[in-house]
Amino acid sequence: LSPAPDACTAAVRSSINWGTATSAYQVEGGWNADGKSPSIWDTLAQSPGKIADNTTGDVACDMYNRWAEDIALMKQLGVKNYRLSVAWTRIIPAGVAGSAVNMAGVDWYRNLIKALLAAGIRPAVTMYHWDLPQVLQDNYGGFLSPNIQEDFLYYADTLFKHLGDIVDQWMTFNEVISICELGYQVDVFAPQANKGLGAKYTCGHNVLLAHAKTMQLYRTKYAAQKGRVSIALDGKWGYPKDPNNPADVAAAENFMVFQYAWMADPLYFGDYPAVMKETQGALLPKFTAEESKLLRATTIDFFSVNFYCGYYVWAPAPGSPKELTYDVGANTGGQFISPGIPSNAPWLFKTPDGLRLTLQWLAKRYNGPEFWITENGVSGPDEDWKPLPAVLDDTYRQDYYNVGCRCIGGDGVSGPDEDWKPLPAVLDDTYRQDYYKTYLDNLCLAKSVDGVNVGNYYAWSWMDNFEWRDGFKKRFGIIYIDLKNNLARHPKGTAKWLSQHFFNINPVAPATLRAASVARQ
Ligand code: GBH
Repeated sequence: LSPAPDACTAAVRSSINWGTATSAYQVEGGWNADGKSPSIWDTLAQSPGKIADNTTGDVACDMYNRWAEDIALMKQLGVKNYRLSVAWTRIIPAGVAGSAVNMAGVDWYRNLIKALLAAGIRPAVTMYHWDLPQVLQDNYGGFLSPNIQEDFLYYADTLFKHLGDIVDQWMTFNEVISICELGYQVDVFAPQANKGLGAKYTCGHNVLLAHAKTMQLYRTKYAAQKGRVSIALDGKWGYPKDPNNPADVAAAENFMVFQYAWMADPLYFGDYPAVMKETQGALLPKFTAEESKLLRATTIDFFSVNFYCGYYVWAPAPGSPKELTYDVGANTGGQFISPGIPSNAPWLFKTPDGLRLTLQWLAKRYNGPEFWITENGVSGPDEDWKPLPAVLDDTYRQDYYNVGCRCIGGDGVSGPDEDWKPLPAVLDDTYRQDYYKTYLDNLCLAKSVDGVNVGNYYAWSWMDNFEWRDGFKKRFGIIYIDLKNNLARHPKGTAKWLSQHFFNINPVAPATLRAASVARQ
């Protein structure tokens, strides 16, 4: 095994809680088990032609049935922190506030979480990782209606009530850009609403208010649980295309504001960024004085960041088509162009310093809160097997030549999905190890040199899983799932490397969380 990154000295490593992450729809399966209702992702994935390999999350990794095996493997690798999400559709099948709580669903999560604690693993739970009850989409358009606030609050209340004694780290929502831009502005993710930029902002507004009401509920009714609550935000780092051109530097700044500050300015300061209000006009909803006050009074307990990569950003030429701007003033070329080398996912490049630069940017704007990296990872090459005709359809390479070089210093590209290797070779995922090594080096530099307060870090993902529109064609796991052999689990080299240098550094989580919260006082 290669050594730990240089900046990740023993002292730095032991100051961070290391873990790994999944989400409910991507791993659980059991899509209609024990009273669960369908979510918008069940609907999308079950519609023919919507998912790249025509798979669904109906079974996924079958964690619904194989959770004990998964926890045993986590324990074996020394994992002490695990981020998971709860499926709303298991807990409140009818979705709406006041409707019945499905105790079979509650019990499934209680058993899982108790088994995690018994194995010395501390959970961090996301309430919403994209699997909206279909009935709420049908009833009122999901996140485009303010009704979602009350229904989400009832769901959150139910989780605090039934799981709050054994969970003390919560995230309300995962990735508001993914939920609102990809799900409601355009038609990439469920529910594929495709209703334009105003829909993204309306959705984000409802997410922020549902989140703030949840924070308020936790700090009043559930204050005795003494846990911490946040919301997971995502964004790409913007590299100015020409760092010596002030217009490109300003565009890159706008790029960050329109991603992170869209959500985090309201969370910290009670209102949207000035540049967004000025440029987006009536498309951007307004907070009432009461709402603004609520937001300021319920500041998140830690800043949760999902980070994968960065792109080049530059000032758009005057009169550029709107789709070539990131909402306003920041051109990313309408495609992903990056200084980093490509992965096998067209949106993901290896830009390790983007993590450090993102943390510096956020720490400055929000005055140095505690940061958690709640996702970071990569889908490696050489792990997918496709039958020959599909392999010959190398659209990835065609696209590469079409747009020109996507990375500095290269003039060709090795495509994804082309190599088939026997299992032992697949598990030797040096590409992924190298990704983690360079990103973690930057994380440790952010902590030790820049003084950024990094609390927790979760590698995405614990195991290969249902990668949304890509189905099982993209593998982000540190555990390999053998799709051709009964979903057998096999640790990749990265899992062993993280185990040795990171997971095993941390102390075992207390078997009851009461002990943890008392220790914090
Ligand atoms: C995370 O999102 C998710 O939280 C996680 O569930 C997922 O498994 C992980 O990424 C890996 O993808 O289809 O080309 O228009 C990261 C943000 C937003 C990145 C959607 C990929 C698709 C771009 N993701 N984006 S594209």
